[in-house]
Amino acid sequence: METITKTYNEAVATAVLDGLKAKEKSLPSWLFYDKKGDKLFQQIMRMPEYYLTDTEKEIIENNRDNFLEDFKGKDKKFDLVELGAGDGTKTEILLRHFCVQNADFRYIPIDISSDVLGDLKNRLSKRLPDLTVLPKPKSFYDALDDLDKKDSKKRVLLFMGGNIGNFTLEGATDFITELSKRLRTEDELFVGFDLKKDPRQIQLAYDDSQGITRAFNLNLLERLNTELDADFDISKFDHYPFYNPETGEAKSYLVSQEDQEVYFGVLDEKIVFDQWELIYTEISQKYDLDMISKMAEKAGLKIYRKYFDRKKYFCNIIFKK
Ligand code: AVI
Repeated sequence: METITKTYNEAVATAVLDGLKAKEKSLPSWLFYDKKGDKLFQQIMRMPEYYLTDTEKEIIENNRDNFLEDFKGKDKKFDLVELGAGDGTKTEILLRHFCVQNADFRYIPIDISSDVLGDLKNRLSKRLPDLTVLPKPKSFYDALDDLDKKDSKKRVLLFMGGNIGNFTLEGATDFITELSKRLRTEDELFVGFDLKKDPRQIQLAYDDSQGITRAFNLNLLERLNTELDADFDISKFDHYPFYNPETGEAKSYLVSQEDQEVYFGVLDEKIVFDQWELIYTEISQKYDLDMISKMAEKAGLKIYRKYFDRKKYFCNIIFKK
């Protein structure tokens, strides 16, 4: 009899088995972003509870001129290097303004996905035809190491959207340190940090009334059903976000509603879940200025400028060597 072997992504399988076989179960948050997950995340960014989008947008809209002055090199030129193409809405506000002001700059978006970069380039070529866009479909570090060493033009690295929060504090410090090693004297690093605030406000951002974040988290299991032929019964897991106002850690979990077993067809592996057992799926670290200063110091960087929204919910910081 002919056997049909389903092809699957090794990296996904390894990450999933490592995470689910560990004593404290976890799944990596990069698994959120399949086609459905991308759509759900777009919806999250538009929800009223998810204040991060509007607060960073407010900062950018109110400070477009300041940013242009901050970013320009001594010769007035600069390269804007974005880490992660994201959905681009906030970056587009900056790009449009810089184009209108006739700034002498190029936009270099870095993303591991060439599809995402292709879409971005097409969109920008229609909306901002005069802008020079040089996409780099590579990992962040590889792309940065690949930038022309002889080009002395000032570089501004952008890491927006509060994405830094998806690292643990230690992971974020390591990441910023790696970026710092790649910055030259004139270069800058521009990062968006979501700040500590009323815990209820944060809890709501990750536990919205429409259940979009719940669907986003549970979609991880649907993805494993599709890609690894798993038999998760989604109705037997729930979304459980928890914010610790002291540490600033907003962590999301999936909680098993009963004792159960899940079989992964393509891997011929079985995973057992106890009732109320957790799967840790994401951290969204919130910061205060003290934490940011300490991180900068460890990474060998100085805080050059701080920009806040009116409510001081979010902060965009420019670091320099
Ligand atoms: C992408 N990142 C900044 C989002 C966050 O707030 O941590 C991802 C997200 N997860 C649930 N809601 C939004």
